[in-house]
Amino acid sequence: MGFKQGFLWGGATAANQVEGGYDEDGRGLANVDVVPVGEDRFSIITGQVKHLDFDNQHFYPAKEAIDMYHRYKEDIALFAEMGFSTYRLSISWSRIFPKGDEKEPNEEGLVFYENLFKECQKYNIEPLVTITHFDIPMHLIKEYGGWRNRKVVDFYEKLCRVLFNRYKGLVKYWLTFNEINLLLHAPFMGAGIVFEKGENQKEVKYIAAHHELIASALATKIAHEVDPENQVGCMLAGGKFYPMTPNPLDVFAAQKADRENYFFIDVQSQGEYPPYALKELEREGIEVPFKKGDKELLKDNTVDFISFSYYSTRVASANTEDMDQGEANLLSTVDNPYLESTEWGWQVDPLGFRITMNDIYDRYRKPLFVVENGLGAIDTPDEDGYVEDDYRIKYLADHIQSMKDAVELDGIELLGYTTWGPIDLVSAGTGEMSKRYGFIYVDRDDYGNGTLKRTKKKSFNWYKKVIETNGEDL
Ligand code: BGP
Repeated sequence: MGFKQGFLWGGATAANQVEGGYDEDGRGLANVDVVPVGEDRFSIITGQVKHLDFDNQHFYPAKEAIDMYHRYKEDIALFAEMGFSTYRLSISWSRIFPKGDEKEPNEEGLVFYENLFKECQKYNIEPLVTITHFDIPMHLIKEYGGWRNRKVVDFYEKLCRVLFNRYKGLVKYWLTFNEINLLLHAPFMGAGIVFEKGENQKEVKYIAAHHELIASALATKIAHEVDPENQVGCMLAGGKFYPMTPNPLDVFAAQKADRENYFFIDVQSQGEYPPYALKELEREGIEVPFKKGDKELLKDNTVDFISFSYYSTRVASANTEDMDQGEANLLSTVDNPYLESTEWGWQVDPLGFRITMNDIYDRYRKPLFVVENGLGAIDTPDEDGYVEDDYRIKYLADHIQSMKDAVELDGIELLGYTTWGPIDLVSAGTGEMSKRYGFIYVDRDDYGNGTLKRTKKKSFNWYKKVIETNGEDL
């Protein structure tokens, strides 16, 4: 019993949070390069920034990140030592097409990922590639307005064709958009959207959403055409909403919040807009920019599997004033008094993981893939850089147990599990290094100091043992 033979174990990262080398080998600038740490951060992420100063860039600290661009061999060797059978990473679009709308791709960018995939192959590590992880070339934002413009679908399609052809035989598992549902909460990160004064923001978001959904279906189609072995998944920022009380008004609020999250996956998995979304958009006078052929494209190209991230459940109240975003949280929630919280106020709920998995599986009946889960914490290394992260081990053991229950007791089909940030990386929410997730400590602080030396934490050997025993020994 337990996890099936061949279950994929590993970890997940995103290009801009690990690579660095932001201007090397022809890479262009991207949205992720201009999100500063500090006060303006949230307003930029949510697209509310009044004027983005394109010529006077504020650089995201991921400018150098953990320098994986130059150290990927060392890092992949460490992942292999833990026994990874998969490694989830993302492509930096502007390495491949520095501006996004060029005719020809940048060979040096392609070579970087090719070498990286070959390195994975050396250790029998199956890459799981996110095509865009909160990432779009800056030029496409400046000149086209990001995903609000249908032309961006063509540029994305071109990117996909290049990737699928070039990496045929090296990569089989693809994800089209990271946490696609966060577009509604973080439109600059999710879709390169900067709102103009007075525009209907919800309309802009749903137009961009339609374009990403079309792009995702096109990617699925092309991936299957180029290589029938390709498996394409969608990616949801998961986390079930609980009602704050049994009051039907709260229950309804929770259902509404869940639907808002599932909207994207409903389309990607079932191939059509769900009736509740069509009705709501119609009521609000928002027209979805369907073009001829879109409906068929969506219907004929649904995803092969559903991937999702899970950090926490959330709580919904009919009274929206009860709900709060807290620090660096994109989705509003009410504090759940039955749960403990991390230093960043993310509530810890291993059973909620099983509840969320059941919810997704009941809804779609497609294989699931957990592609992010982990604990962001402040680690204090000793003089040798060693961290005794028993708190992380506990968090992960509890969650893996819950995932096992979902497989063993509920019968969920699960392809694999990748923890978020197997090596310390830059946080997407805070833009800082001090929120750490890794099994591997990286000597780097929030101000860019440190040697970047890698040191195994206590959890390194623990996860190694988990993988060795296929999840039996937690
Ligand atoms: C997800 C993102 C990741 C990642 C993670 C942890 O939303 O897909 O990029 O960073 O959350 O969030 P944070 O970095 O804010 O702790």
